[in-house]
Amino acid sequence: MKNILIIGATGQIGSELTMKLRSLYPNGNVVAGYIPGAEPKGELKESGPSAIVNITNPQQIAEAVDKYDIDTIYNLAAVLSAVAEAKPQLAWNIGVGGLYNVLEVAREKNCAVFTPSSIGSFGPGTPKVLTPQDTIQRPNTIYGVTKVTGELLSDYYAKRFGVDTRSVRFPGLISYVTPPGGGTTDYAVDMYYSAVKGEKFYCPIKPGTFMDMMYMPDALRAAVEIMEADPKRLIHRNSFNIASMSFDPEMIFSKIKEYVPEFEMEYKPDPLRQSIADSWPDSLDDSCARYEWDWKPEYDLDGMTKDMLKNLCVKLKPMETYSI
Ligand code: AKB
Repeated sequence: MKNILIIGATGQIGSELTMKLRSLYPNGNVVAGYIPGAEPKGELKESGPSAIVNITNPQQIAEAVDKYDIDTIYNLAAVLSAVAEAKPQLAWNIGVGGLYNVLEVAREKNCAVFTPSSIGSFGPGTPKVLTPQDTIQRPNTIYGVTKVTGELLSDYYAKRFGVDTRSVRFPGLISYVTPPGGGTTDYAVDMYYSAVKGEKFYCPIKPGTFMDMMYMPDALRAAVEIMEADPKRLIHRNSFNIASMSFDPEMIFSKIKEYVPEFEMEYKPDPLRQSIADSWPDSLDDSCARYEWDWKPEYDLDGMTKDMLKNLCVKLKPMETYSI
């Protein structure tokens, strides 16, 4: 039986992963770690235990692990790519200093650790199309630097100390539940919100800029499945390429227009986000994940768009009726 601590449980991934894990394991065994000011609310708060766990405070991590007899830590604390460029020191302290704290507690107390990496761990020198699992990783963003460091540090702790570290390189994640903040791929989420609110969308990313994206249910399943994978089959650990769809702003706009014909978009490129996007791959090759732990996505652009629009309509305009 797993006793799980989620660090960053009220963030974009954490808020949904906590509920997913509580649907798979007894609720009392899944502890939502949060920082003051980002307390769990509603179902997240009511459905299981929570604890203040600031990733920069190793003692707080150790106390939560002891108190709840934790054997698995999901480390979801992160500063996303665009915000990280504005606050590089913070990005390093959380992404690398925080991970180091988690790994040290895991080493001492024998916990498995999941820490997401990202398509941001690649850089301009990486092969852009169907980026291989093992390839050049020379990112030119602080976000990417923290992600590559995190991958290396996690592999080091696995090899040197036997800590069961595993991870995936997440594409841009799309969800209607908790909005992301400060990422480069967030434009895709924002586009759905604008379409449902009946607003014109000003796209910060230029047409022709392709990036891998994934619908949150697939991402959550990946996070659970990699931690449950048979270790004997794992050739890689930190981190696996995973993929489900790659699109540019034109493709997602056209798809949304199929369901919301009156939706309008204008390009207003943001130089920072555009330069980050230009340094990332167009698409990843996820064959190692498919081979080593049977990874398989369920959603494509059409399936995701229908589900996003339907759920955002319910969330943002609960009194109206819809045909999607
Ligand atoms: C970001 O855009 O920063 C993230 C990511 C791809 O890691 N969504």
